[in-house]
Amino acid sequence: MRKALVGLFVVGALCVVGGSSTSCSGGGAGGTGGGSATAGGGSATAGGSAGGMATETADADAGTCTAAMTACTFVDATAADAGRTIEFGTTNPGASVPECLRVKVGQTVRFVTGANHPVVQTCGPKNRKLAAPDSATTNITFGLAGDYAGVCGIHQFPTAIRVEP
Ligand SMILES: [Cu+2]
Repeated sequence: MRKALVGLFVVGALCVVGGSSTSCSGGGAGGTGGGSATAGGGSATAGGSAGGMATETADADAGTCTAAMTACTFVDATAADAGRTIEFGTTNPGASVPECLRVKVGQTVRFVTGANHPVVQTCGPKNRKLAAPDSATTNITFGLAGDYAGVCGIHQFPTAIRVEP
């Protein structure tokens, strides 16, 4: 819950979408960060031109997913009324069901995890985004396009989320 609150705060600080324009302050907010100020400014510009859809910025040290890490069939859950729940070690105690889900920026994926099946991220544009404790229901809203992959921290079975712009 604490992480979710922090995430919302960051989202609010980056862009304000108005009726006819999008105001982004990512560059200014990143001013004290030296190198990251440049990255923040660039992302803010990209978000504005895309209609303000990108609400997060990538972590410079985040691990990029390779094709091998996301070698799975992504279930299309991009439709507004699509279900976006992943049963992680529950309906099948040794797997993520579905294993891979495709969503759009701004959509929320609900992870329902079984006992001893925590979700641990292995790669993705933002660190520790794809993470959930075991025996819990965790909603994760993806504000940045890109591929995320993770595993059960105990049994290593995989899961992945592809976030489209
Ligand atoms: Cu497990």
